[in-house]
Amino acid sequence: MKKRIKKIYDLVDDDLDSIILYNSTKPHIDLSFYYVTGLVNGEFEGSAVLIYPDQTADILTSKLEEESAKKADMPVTTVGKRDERKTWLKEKFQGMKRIGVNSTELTYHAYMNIKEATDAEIIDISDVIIEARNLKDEDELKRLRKACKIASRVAEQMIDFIEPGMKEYDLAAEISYRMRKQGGSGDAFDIIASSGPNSAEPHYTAGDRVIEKGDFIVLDFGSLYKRYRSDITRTYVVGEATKKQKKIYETVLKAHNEASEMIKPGVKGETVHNKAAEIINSTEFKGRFTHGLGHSIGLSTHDGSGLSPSVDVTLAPGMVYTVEPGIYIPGYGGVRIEDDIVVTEDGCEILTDANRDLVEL
Ligand SMILES: [Mn+2]
Repeated sequence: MKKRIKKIYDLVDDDLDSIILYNSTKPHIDLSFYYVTGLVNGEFEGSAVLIYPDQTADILTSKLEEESAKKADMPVTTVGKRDERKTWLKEKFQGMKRIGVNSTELTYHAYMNIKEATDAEIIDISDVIIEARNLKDEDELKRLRKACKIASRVAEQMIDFIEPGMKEYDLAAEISYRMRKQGGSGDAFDIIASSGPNSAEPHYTAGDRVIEKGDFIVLDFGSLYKRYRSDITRTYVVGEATKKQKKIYETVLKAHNEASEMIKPGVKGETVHNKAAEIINSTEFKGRFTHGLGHSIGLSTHDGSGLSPSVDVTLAPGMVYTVEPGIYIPGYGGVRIEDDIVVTEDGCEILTDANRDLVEL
């Protein structure tokens, strides 16, 4: 993964001797460890990778992960005891003056281990890591495409599965099972299967509410594939949709379509968000779109960047964002339509291709 190491160093302003990406115990794993090693299998708790300006690297791991680590085509050192880890760090850091760390994913414990092993200046380069990871390369896009394909097919299959009388968790279980059956390695995040009034809660998960005729059903889920994640949301109506339900759905779909059409290199992320917000706020549902339009996605579901007034980013080829406008009416219900979109040289391409017209189940 020399190319990715080069990409990181090209973005660093400081003159660094090395950068360390250091995992603690799950869930405190720095996914950037996988960005630079490309490793698909293994847990790598307590492991670290040191990367150098000449694009070489060293991996430190345990005996348990040795075989998995070797697939990275980088030198691997395995240690058993804690002391051996400290010795390795001390040796590697010898003579170094400036060492970069990814502060947003580094536990205080791991930071102290680094401090004990060196007198070098520790420099936070977390902004650079986000920037590098935000521009996906071909191999990353291949994995994302597959993760999106898995989720899209399941979104379509769920149309024939959902019936009144089922519970929300029946839907969540089915989604998870079907993604696995298509080659996904797990859920990208906790599946949201909300029904009726629960659909007004954007980050609801799934409970034991029984699905009834007239409900909105919001399914928000994604698949993991070779460590990369997709994120799709589709909303359905059980039975015939009322006028109000149709109006909400059509407003969200219009916001989704017109915002997506704006995505191309050179456009500010904020501008895309504002387009969707304007459309929703010009209707009777003003103020009911309560979150940012989207987030960057890749090794993690929220990869660090976003389409929102709070993030300053100019779109460039290789960036992948979700576009997910929604309208939420407390006590009544909500609609969200979400796709994953890659910025191309002259526009964009929607990676999650499931039907997004209103479906009455
Ligand atoms: Mn999302």
